[in-house]
Amino acid sequence: MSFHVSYMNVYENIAAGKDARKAKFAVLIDPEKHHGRGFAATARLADEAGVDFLLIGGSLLSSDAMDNCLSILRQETSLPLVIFPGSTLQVNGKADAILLLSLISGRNPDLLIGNHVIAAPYLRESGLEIIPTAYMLIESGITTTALYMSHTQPIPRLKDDIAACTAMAGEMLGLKLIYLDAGSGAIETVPESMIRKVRDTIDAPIVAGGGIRSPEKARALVKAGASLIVVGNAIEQNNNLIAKIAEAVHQV
Ligand code: 1GP
Repeated sequence: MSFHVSYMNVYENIAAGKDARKAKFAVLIDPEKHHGRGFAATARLADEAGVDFLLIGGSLLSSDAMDNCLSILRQETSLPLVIFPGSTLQVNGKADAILLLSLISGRNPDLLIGNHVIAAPYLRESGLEIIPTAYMLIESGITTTALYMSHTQPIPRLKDDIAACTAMAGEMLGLKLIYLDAGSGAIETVPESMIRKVRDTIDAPIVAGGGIRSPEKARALVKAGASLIVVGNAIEQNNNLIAKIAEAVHQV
């Protein structure tokens, strides 16, 4: 059984990691993309590899699929379960925490505040730890599902200054995590220079995800300033990467 923190909540754990310069690694599970109970095997491997959290979510995930997945994961692992919601339907009290995403790279009012208003009473009732998160989609070489579904434009990948000012505004609004996401299955990850620029501009911990396929890339993004690395697709295709990326992230 791997070590994970039981006395700190998820956000405090990430923030403490940032202060100690020890980055965290989260495996993203989209239950719709696994055959049968394939995600249960992924969760067991994540546990063994010392992964810090599981993120659960997807752009097209139903509330039943989320509920079923969380029930199974509860039996398979003691890792903290964090919802990475693709819609308000994915709020579920069986998890430990939820990233309350505000898509501040875009100008879609539903994803900035509208859905939050609808979800607020359910979130309060759920008992979940709520982590207000500045969510920023970064241009990545393809139209990712997140981009298409959100009806927004990504931040151009060569515009580090736009990313820095957007992150600054998010932090000033009180958002606690800055999630730079190239989108699931991205051809190119968030540029290292952009992560460095954001790191030099704000204090909030930075999450980096989208298109990370190797331990080397994960390590480079941590060195650039990411405090939490998220990998989904590459692990769905090759479970052996879990231990390798966990080692790379934790050794930086
Ligand atoms: C997407 O950051 C996540 O929102 C993970 O992306 O599936 O490409 O690893 P991948």
